[in-house]
Amino acid sequence: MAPEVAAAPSNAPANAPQPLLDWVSGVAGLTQPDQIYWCDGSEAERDRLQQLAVNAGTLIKLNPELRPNCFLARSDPKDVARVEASTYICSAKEEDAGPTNNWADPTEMRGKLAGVFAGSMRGRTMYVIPFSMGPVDSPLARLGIEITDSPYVVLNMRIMTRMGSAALDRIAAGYYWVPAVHSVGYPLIDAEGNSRPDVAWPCNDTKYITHFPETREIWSYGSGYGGNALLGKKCYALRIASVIARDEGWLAEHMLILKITSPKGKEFHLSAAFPSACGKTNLAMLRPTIPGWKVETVGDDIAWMRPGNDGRLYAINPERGFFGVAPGTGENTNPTALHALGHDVIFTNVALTDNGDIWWEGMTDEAPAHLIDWQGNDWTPASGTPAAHPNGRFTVTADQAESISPDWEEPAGVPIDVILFGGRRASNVPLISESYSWEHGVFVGATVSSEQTAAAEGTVGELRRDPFAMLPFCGYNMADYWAHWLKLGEKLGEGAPRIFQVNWFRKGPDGKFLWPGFGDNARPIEWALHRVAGEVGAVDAISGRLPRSGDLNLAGLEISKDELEALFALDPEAWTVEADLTAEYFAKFGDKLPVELADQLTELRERIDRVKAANS
Ligand code: O2Y
Ligand code: MN
Repeated sequence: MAPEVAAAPSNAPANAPQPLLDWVSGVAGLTQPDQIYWCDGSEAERDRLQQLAVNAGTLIKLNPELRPNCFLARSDPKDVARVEASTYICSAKEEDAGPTNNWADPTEMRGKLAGVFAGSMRGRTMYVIPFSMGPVDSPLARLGIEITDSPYVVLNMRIMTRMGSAALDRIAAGYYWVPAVHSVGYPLIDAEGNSRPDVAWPCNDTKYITHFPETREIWSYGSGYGGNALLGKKCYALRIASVIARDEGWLAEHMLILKITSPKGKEFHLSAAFPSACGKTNLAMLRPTIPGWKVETVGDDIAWMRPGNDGRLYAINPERGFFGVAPGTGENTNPTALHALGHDVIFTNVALTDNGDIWWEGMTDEAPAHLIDWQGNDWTPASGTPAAHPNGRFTVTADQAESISPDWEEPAGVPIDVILFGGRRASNVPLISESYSWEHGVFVGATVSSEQTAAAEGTVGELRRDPFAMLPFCGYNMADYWAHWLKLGEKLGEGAPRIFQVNWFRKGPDGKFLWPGFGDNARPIEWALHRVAGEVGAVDAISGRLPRSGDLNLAGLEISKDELEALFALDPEAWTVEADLTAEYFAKFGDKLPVELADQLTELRERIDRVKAANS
């Protein structure tokens, strides 16, 4: 007979509804924590948890004179990033997860989870985190409860979401919420009652990041890091929300959101999807090099977009903070992000300086003479290893960025005029190109790809498809997701945003980037906005509509005529190969491929053939 486990003491708020209380006790019965703590989101609670994490060795307090209320966490070296291989979509039918997701049978997975979660919180406190994705009063916001045994997760969730009593009040008022359970998988007491000491970063070699789309549940085991553990972010706001959005007629997207004001004071909003390592955070905090334009940040990673009553598409940023990559963030690349990090930041896996500050590669041109690296070892520039982990992070509230838009928390969202799709392509894809139609835009989004840059990612130079930058984040069959986009476009009709493709990474024959990037990315965006305003024409081409000669603002930029030509060159032979690869890729989706996308491929081939005929 199993030993009887006494109910863990709990500070459950008086207004917590019975179904929520029942669910929490069920999870506690399974995981057997010492106590249950319901988070209220207050500063006093944050201060207590910070101190607790410092005492446990999970957080190191940084020099308060240099970085007030800032902390450094060093993770286990085996727990440094999202783990795609251990991320599962557990839909009832395998075909509903589709060929781009890891599918697991939900009954089998529930069995495995019951095994690993049993007693996983013994000796620990179980935290109950009510949270809202989106401003609490927004009709586009959605609620959740994350249960976790990690104070580090609580502190990060407090920055990344609207966490605490206000969210619980909505749940108490009867609003729908998503249950999300997280355990680091490092109980301090075993089934026989033997204790072991805690470690600074508890985790488990076995990891499961699981999503149940039909019941809209998240269960995450074994990792304390980022997207694996802060369940409001990728697990909820993308994988589960994409399913909810499909069912309710909206979009949950891996997109940044910008507000852009022209020199004449006209306001535009843009959302943009980029695969990782394409400078998304830098674009979210763009400082335009062209005079008179103002760019403000609404969101840096995720957009929830819904058709409004006026037929336009309205977007909110469901997050409250940035979980940004630290290495590479410097005065030259992203001064706005750097300046946002002066206080109230949690840094993870970056280096510690001798005076209690932080450092990472790219923060300054010259590295300090001595550091403690992300693994806690002495480091000098001669060490030959990175001082910060390449996926080292900062967690900071969005309103600490000087670029934050005054309407970033607008409950109704902001109306989107332009959608950008970007990838990292050394060849073929021009600097900017406008889609011929919504269907063409969906085709462009569906075929986004980046060339592999590291052997670890596959064969260098090979294309890695990342449709809509949602490859790791779409909670259902990707082909059904494309069909959903097509349907939404039909609904939006004339009110739909215009879709553009950009590529900052094209290289010349010498292997060097042709485009300077960063603040100069405002130039092609300016052209897109002139297109939306009906102020400039365009040239029809293979990939879409291109700027006419002279329409792209190059004032003050040193770029030769040859370089400019190379940025927009479209070789019909190379595009035939591109179309053949797309056909191969689409074949993976079988009958589910929307006919509109097959038609778009035919139209692409026709455009290629027309150019070939004209050249012959
Ligand atoms: O490695 C992680 O856990 C973080 S991944 C991440 C974090 C912030 C924004 N985007 C991403 C991503 O992988 O797209
Ligand atoms: Mn992301």
